[in-house]
Amino acid sequence: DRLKTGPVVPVTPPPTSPASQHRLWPEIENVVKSQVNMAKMGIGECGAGWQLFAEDGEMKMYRREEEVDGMVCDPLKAVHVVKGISGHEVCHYFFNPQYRYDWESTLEHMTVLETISEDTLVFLQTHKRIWPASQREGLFWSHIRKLPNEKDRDGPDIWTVVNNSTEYSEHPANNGKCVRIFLTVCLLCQTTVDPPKDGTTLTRDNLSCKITYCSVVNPGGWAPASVLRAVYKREYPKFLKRFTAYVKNQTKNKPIMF
Ligand code: 16C
Repeated sequence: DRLKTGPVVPVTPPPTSPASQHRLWPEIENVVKSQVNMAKMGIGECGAGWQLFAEDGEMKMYRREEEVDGMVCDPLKAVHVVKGISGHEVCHYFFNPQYRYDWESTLEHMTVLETISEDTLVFLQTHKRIWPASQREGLFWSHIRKLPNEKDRDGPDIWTVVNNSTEYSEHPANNGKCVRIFLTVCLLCQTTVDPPKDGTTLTRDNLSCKITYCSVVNPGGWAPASVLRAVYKREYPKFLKRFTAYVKNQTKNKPIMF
């Protein structure tokens, strides 16, 4: 009788994403989960020691002064609320390499070393040199993900991009003119919709996006602490203002991407 039932159908379901077979996948899963949990915490909840160092309208930037082996590695946590854009749009422009030169003003050169999957890329980037330090480069995986909205199940999804340094034997650190930096970055975006009272169609005026940006950059080699702190105090606010203005400008005449 068994012979009449035809071929045996495999019972193992296929993997959710081809990326799950990649050597970096367990690390990506762990880092994304822990970074998202930390980014979701308010400034008061994630321990003492956060100092406000920049503020402009809705944008607030906090840092904690920390050194590792004498190198400034101050963690940064920024929150911003921007009207007229969605979290998916913010993450789309932050993740996709085709837009990077448009908004990343510290960038000198960028290459995609590997496409692990549609949502996971590996980047090698060189950044502009800061006098008197050596030029810096970063090699990191970048992953974009949609997260369920646990507080409002019918509300828009939450979106995140996590960037984290990694190593490639084909590109060893510190064997050229650049010093390799180590970075962990998490961008977390929550969209709020305030629908029009009169039942008319939703427009960008009904949208706002709460952005949380967390970053830790280890300069990877000597750089004067005073120069480094002065540079990031100037560059982080410049980045968040320039990048969000770019997303507003790119999306203003496009349908909303939820
Ligand atoms: O997250 C951001 N961008 C992503 C996509 O590019 C990605 C990259 C992060 C790299 C962040 C560090 C780059 C610093 C290199 C040197 C800075 C040059 C400044 C030149 C000024 C003429 O996640 C947005 C990143 C926004 C970057 C703000 C700058 C932070 C400086 C931190 C200090 C770095 C140590 C440099 C040691 C000399």
